[in-house]
Amino acid sequence: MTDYTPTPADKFTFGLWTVGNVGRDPFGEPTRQPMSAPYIAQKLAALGAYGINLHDNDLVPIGASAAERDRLVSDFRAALSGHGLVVPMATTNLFSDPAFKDGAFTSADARVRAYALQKTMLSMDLGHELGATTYVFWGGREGTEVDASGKLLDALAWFRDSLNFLAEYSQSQGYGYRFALEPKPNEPRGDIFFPTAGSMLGFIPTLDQPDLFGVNPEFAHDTMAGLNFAHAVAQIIDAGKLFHIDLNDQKMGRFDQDLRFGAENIKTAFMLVKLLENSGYAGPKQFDAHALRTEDEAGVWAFARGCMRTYLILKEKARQFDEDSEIQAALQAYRVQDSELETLSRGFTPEKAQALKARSVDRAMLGARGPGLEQLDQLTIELLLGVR
Ligand code: GLT
Ligand code: MN
Ligand code: MN
Repeated sequence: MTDYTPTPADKFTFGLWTVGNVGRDPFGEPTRQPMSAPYIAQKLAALGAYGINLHDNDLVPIGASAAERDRLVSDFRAALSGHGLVVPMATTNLFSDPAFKDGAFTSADARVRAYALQKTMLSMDLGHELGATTYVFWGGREGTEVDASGKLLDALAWFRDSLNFLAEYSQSQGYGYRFALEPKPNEPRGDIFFPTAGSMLGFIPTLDQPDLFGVNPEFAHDTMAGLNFAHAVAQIIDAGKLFHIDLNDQKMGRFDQDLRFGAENIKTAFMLVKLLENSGYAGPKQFDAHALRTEDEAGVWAFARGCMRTYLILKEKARQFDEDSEIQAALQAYRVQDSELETLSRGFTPEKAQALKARSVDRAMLGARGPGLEQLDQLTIELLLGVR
């Protein structure tokens, strides 16, 4: 690889809402004009993207007539096929409309919960029509500011009932969706239910059909909470639940920034790319981020190009890391192997337990050993800074 230009084989995707973000924030009006979905498809294809994901209302405004819906969908489909793009993932906007101000599937109002189901089924129909096979649930409004509302346990049960219902709907329609649950700790709610990847991994086995459900982790969401995103993704991979991924960046402890991938935490971004590439993750890599509010349209495409380019540069760095003899020697020295002790320590038998209990251990020697992590980390930094 020489010029870090993406191709569809890299499987980079963007949400319609990402490059389509018009720069509104809680304090200011939009700074950019909206762009049509077919135009976005044309531009992303020219940059080498693989596909586009969407919420129902990114394409079809809420309350649109059936005729308007059909026109928008057919124009978008024509653009997708004309530019060789796919729609791997679809999702529902269950957060913008005031009806969802106190939750969708976890609203205390049964009428809102029923509307959320109705809206999601219609959105699943739309996603299927566009070819999506992954369906994301990000519960932006599923949370509370007032825990005196007393619904902490009910909310979990309502959410579970809804997901069970929708999984059966997908099957009854023959859609074959796999569902990816996206955690976030807060914003727009004071506290969002299921704040971390671990919350989702704990919840999934309580569903009727757990095999259909996985996780859609987002870099910024763990980072907001001061967590290490690469660690979260490793645990999701270990559980066999990495169904989709949202890449972006974020300063810890700030508002939800959705920065360009690699803009801020370059070392964690590197470790993440290395983890994804070495794990054999073959799904799409979605950039769920947006250009800074300061930018015009040219800045939007610079943002999109930058996300993909940085991923590919880090992928190349990961390859260099694996081939760097000094780094590999440091790694080898770090891992102390002892086949006799490893055999004793794995696969319990009463004899092994007895033998281990009888071993004398040189604690002082273990405590005195320097594992060489300073040197390993410096080599990594020098690789990332381009001097290796
Ligand atoms: C919204 C949110 C994202 C979610 C999207 C899917 S919408 O932009 O900030 O993290 O992934 O609903
Ligand atoms: Mn996201
Ligand atoms: Mn986000």
